[in-house]
Amino acid sequence: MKKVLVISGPNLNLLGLREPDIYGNRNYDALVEFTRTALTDCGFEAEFYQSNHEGDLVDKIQEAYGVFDGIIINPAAYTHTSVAIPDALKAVGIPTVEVHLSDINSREEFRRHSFVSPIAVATICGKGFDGYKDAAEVLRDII
Ligand code: CA2
Repeated sequence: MKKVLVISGPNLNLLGLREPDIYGNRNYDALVEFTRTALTDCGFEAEFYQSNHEGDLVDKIQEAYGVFDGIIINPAAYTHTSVAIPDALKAVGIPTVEVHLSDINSREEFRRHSFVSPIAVATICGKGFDGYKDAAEVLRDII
C-alpha cells in the first residue's frame, strides 16, 4: 500500500484553542482522524508528524526518502519564512501537496508569500479540514 506522510508545522498542535473564526474549533487530534479517513478512502496508509521546530521538520522530510510516496504539508508559520523546508522537499523529490486551513491570500500581507508553493504539486488553502481531503485526492490522482 502506498504511504503518505502528513506534516504539520508550529502551533498546529494547539488547534482549536484560539481563533476559531480563522481555524475552526476542532483540535489537532480531530484533524489527524479526519485526514486519516480521507487518506484511507483514497487507498493510502497514513502517518502523521507535528513539530514546532524547523530542523525537526527538515529531518522528517529527509527520513521520508524511499519510505513515503506522497507528502501533505501544512508548514504553518514556516510557510512564509523557511527556505530549508522547500529545499528538503525538493531534495527528496516526493510529490507534495501544501495545505492551509485559512486563506493565506486574504489575510495579512506577510502570509501571502509561500516559499513552499513553487515546489508543491498543488496548494490548497481556505477550505479548513476539507483541504486535507482535497490534498488526499490530488495525491490519489498522481501517485
Ligand atoms: O492557515 C493555515 O493553515 C496556516 O498555515 C496556519 C498557521 C499560520 O501561521 C499560517 O499563516 C497559515 C498558524 C497555525 C497556528 O494555529 C493556531 C493554533 C491555535 C491557536 C491559534 C492558532
